Amino acid sequence: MMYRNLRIALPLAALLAAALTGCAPSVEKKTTAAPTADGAKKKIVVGFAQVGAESGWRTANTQSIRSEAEKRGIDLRFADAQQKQENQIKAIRTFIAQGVDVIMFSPVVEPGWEPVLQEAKKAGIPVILADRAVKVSDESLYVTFIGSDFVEEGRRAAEWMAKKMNGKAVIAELQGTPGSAPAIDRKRGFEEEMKKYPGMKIVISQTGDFTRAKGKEVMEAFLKSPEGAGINALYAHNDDMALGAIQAIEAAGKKPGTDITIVSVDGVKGAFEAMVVGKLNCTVECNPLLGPTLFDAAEAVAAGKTVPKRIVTKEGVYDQTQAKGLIADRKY
Ligand code: GYE
Repeated sequence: MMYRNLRIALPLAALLAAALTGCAPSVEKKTTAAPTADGAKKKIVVGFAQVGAESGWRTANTQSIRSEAEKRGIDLRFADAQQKQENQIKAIRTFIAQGVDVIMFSPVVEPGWEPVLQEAKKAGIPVILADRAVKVSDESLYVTFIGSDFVEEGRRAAEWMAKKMNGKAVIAELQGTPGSAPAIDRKRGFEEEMKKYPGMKIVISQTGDFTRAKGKEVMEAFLKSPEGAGINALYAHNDDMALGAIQAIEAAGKKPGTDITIVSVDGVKGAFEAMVVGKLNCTVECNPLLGPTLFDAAEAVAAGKTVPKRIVTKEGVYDQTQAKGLIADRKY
């Protein structure tokens, strides 16, 4: 198994193809995608346990996975776990029982996967982590982790805010799902970068579970809290929560994007729309279009090849000055 980091830019598929190597896989498989007697390639079966449909990002991610599977003629078994780990574990057990060729999943939280991943390993089914990481003591329980560097996203958000606000900000933070890799890492990266600026402080912080409805609800509570009057910046771990918070800020009679500088993560179209009208200040991109890269890896693994242990998506940072020019070309 190779352990190396690889930064990939779009088009992801082409670059990943170049990165895949032809060595033996670390996990034995139950079935292979070897050509059949008549020379036709065997249709691989992939089980995917998705987090849910909590955000615009997730919708685009699901769409990318479904359309890419269809394009390649992959038999995709798709399960929506409605943001519950127990549902994801159930789905993975079903995939194991069905003897799929590859299991992919986007773990809702980091801990708690060891037993089910051991079961997959025993069954000889390779596992690919899509978008979010797991916390396991044995890294051989998954073949590769394909997704963004969330710590870096947090750093970029803080860096942009520091520049915009000259290193002085009274910040409210809307965190993602507790225990999830993006919530943990985006907080860590932001706080790490913020240390360079003693004038920047997070005065209030709570989860909004990556949804618009919770983002709005929690921001309402923030504004009514004793810290509320002093808040002049908001860091939201995703765009959906920021968009919900914008509604709460307006309802409280303040101007989002002006009275409160808002930075969020994802770069979905709704964020660009909000930037164009001046209500959101900056979005740090997190690319959900992972379908091509994921299935390049799945096909390679099913064909007995080794893939890099970590594949990182390359992403940008966008603010109001760029929003108008870029919005028409946003793919999600
Ligand atoms: O940022 C958020 C979604 O795991 C990167 O999950 C993903 C995050 C994304 O709900 O919008």
